Amino acid sequence: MKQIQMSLTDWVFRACGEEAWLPANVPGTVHTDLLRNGRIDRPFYGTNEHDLQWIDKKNWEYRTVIHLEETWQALAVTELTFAGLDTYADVYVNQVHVLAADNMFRAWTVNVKGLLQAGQNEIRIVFRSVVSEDLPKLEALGYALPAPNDQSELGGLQEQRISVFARKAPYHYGWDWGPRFLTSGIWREAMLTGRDAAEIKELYIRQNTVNGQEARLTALVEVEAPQAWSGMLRVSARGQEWMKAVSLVTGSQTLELELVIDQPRLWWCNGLGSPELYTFRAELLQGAEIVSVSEATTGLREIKLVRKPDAQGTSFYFELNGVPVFAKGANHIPNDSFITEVTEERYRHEIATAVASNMNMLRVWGGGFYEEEEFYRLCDEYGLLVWQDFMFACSMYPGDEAFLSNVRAEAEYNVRRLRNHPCIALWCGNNEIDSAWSEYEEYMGWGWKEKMNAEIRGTLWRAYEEIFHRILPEAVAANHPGINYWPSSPLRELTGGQDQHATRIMGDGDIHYWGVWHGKEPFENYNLKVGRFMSEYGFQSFPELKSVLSYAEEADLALESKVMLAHQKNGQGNRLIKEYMDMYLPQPKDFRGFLYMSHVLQAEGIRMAIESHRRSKPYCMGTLYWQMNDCWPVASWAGMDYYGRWKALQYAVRRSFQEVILSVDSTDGESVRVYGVSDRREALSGELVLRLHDISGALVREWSQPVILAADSSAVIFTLPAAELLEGREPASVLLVASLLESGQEQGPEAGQVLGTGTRQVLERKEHYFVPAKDIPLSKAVITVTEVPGSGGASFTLSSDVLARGVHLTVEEEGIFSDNYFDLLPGEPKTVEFSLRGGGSGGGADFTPAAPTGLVIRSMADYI
Ligand code: BMA
Repeated sequence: MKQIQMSLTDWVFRACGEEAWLPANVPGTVHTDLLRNGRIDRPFYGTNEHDLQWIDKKNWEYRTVIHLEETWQALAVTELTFAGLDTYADVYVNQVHVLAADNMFRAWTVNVKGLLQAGQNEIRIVFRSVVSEDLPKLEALGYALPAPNDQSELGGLQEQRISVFARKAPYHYGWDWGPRFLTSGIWREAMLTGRDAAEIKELYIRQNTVNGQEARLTALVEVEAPQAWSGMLRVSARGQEWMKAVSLVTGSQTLELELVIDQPRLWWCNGLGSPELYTFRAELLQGAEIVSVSEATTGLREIKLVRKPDAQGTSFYFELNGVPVFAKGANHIPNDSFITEVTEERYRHEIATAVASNMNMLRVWGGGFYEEEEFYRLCDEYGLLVWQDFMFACSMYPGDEAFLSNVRAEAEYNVRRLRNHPCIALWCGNNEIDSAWSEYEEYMGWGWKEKMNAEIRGTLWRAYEEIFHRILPEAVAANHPGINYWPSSPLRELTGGQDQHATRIMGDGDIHYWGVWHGKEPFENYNLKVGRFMSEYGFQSFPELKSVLSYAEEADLALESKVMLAHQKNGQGNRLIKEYMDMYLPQPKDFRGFLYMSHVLQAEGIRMAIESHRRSKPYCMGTLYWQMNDCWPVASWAGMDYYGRWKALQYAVRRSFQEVILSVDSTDGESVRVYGVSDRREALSGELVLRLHDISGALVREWSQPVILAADSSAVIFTLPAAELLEGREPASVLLVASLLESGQEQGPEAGQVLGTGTRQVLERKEHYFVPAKDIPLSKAVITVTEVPGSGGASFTLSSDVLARGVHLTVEEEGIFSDNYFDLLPGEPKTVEFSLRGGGSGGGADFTPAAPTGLVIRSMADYI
C-alpha cells in the first residue's frame, strides 16, 4: 500500500494587486488574518464593524509552496482536497487553473496528477469578492429577491441585497443579532493526497432496522481504485467481525456488507438513557496486508417524526427507539462570525451547557452553516438530538439551473457528511420561507409576493418548490434513508396544495411564535399560543457587564450610544426591552441595573413559555427557544453570550427543563392551578406541599397532599379558586411556594436537600407570585454566606433577612453556579455550588467545582 497525505497549513496571503505577502492561518479567514497581522482593529469592538466593510470589496489571494519528494511522482493518483473554500475561489497549481469553486458548503477534490513535480510546487487561490461577483447577477435578474436580514446598507450596497446568490452562510451578510462580515478564505482543511492502491473514501453504516433485540445494518463502503483489484472487505465493531470477498474495477464503486448485531446497546438522548456509540472499522485486505482502512462512529437507534391525525389536528413529535420524546432545547446559531475561531473547547462548552440545562435537542438553524464535525460528534456523545436545517433562511432564491445544481451537490455532500451521526433527527429545508412567502394565503406572510407581478411570483414559487419540495427531499431520501424531511420551519403540512403550507393554525406542524417580542404581545400570551411543537419563540436581553465592556467603554454605557446601538441589530430591540420591563419589573436605577433587569425579564418570559409548552404535553411535544448562543458580543435572544457566560435565562431554562417540574398557573385570575409535569418513563409518587407566605416571609397557610405523577405526563395536581386561596389578602402581599417531595433515593434539584423528617427529597420547588415584580415592594436584603464544610469553598449556603428577589451571584472566574437569579425567603437558606468552566476533556468534567474569588451577592432591591 502506498498512501501519503500532506496537510497544507503553511500559507501567505495578500489583497490581489498588492506586493507584500503576509503570513496566514489555514483554516482561517481574511478578516482574522488581517487582524493577526495588525492590519485591522478588533472587528467586534465599538463600531469597528462599520469600518471593515472594505474587506469584502477586494479580491484576496492565498499561496503556499510545497516541497514534494520524488516518491509522489510514482503514485497513480494525486488529489488536492479542500474541505471548505469561502466562496468564489480559483485554484491554480503551478500556474495551471484546476478548480473554480462557488459554494462554501461543499468540499472540492481535484486530480492534480501531472501538474506537480519533484521539488517546489506552488498552490495559489484567488478569492473573488462576493460583492463584485454577485452584483451583476442581481442586475441581470432585473428585480430584487427578498432578503430582509441582509444588511446591504451597512455594507455600502444600499438596497442591493445579494446574499441569496452565493451559497455562503447567510448570517455573514448580517442578521438581527449578527454583524455583517463577508468573510473569505480557506475555512476548512486543505490536503494533498497521493496513492497507488485502492482507498476507502467513505464508510456509511446504514441502519435498516434497529430495536433492542437486533440491529440490521448495511455497511456501504465507497472505494476508489486506481486499477482492478480483488481481496477481502472486513468490517468490525465491538469485537464482532463481518467479511466478504470483493473485486474492484478501476474507478469508484460502493461495496455493501450486511451486518447484524444482536441485543445492540441503543443510543439514547439525554434524559432517556445513555448515548451508546459504536465505532465501525472497514478494511480492504490483501491476504494479511491492510490496503486501506476507514472508521465511522455511530449510535444505533431509530428516530422518527410522528405525525398522526388526532382530535386536535396532527401530532408532531419525535420518537426515539419507540419512545415519544418531549423535545427540550434551543436554536443554535454559529458560535462566531469567524467560524474558524471556534475551538473544540468552545463547542464543548456549548454542548455541555445544553446538557447541564437539561436539554435533549438543538436546532441547527438555516441561516448559519452546516456545523463542524466537532459539533455533531459532541451531540452524539452527550445525547443531544439535532434538528438540522439546510442553509436557507428568510429569503427567496434564484431558480436557474446553475444555482439548482449547486444546491443539489451541496445537499448531497452535507447529507452524506452527517449521516453517520445518530444525533441527526430531522432534515428541514429552510427557516421561515414558506410562512414568509405564504403562497396560498394572499394576505398573510411578510408582504413579499404582493409587491410582485404574476410572472415573477410564479418564477420564485417554482424555484422554491424545486429546491424545498424536490431537490432537498430527494437528497435526504437517497442518502439518509430513515430520517424524515420537513420542508420549512414553521410549516403545517408536508407537501403541496392549498391547505398544507404555513398558516397560523396551531393544531398542526411546528410553530414559530413571535407574538411576544416582534408582535409586542404580553408574556401571558405564552399561555395561550401553544402549538404541537414550538420550534421558535424568544426574548432579548443584553450580555452581562463584563461582556459589554469587551466592546464598549464606560462612556458608551447608555442605551442610545453609538456603540450600544451597533451591538443591537434588531431595530426595535432596545425599545422593546424597555417597554416589557416597564410592564413587569421595577425601574432600574442605572445602566448596570438595566442590564440586570434585562436578564431577569428575559428569564421570566421564557420560563413562562417553556412551562406553558410543557404543561400542554402531549398536545405539544417540543419547545426550542430562540436562541442558544451568540456569534459576537451583542444584545440578543441568547441564553449564553458570546463568551459562554450564562445569562439568567440559562439558569431559568435549566430549572424549567428538569425532568419533573411544578408549574403554577393563575393567569385567568379566577383559579390557581398547580401542574405536575413529568418526563420520566415511570410514575412517581410523592407529596405536594403548598405554602402561602406574606412577602415578609411569614407563613400564612399550608396545604399538603399525596400526589402521583403518571409516567410521561402533565396534569393539574392541585386547584383552588384564587379567592379561596387568598382569603381576601392583597395579591401583591403574598407568594405561594410549591414543593414536590419524593421518598427514596431520587436526588432533588438541591442535592441532598431534605425537607421535614425522613428521607424525603425536594424534587422541585417553585415560587409563584400573583402580580408582576414591579408591584411588590422590596427592601434591601442582608444576605449571609456560610461555606459548606468539606466543599473546599465551592459550596456555600445563603440566607436572607427579608424576601430577596433574583439573587445574583458574580465571581471573577469563568464558570457557572448550580443556580443563580433565584429568590430567597427569610428562614429558608439555599446552598449553591460554583464550578469552573472546563477542567476536563474527552467525557471528563465540563464544569469543575472550585472555590471562586470575589463573590458579590446582589438582589433586585440593589439595582433599583
Ligand atoms: C426567527 C429566526 C431568526 C431571527 C429570530 C429573531 O425568525 O428564524 O431569523 O433571528 O427570529 O428575530
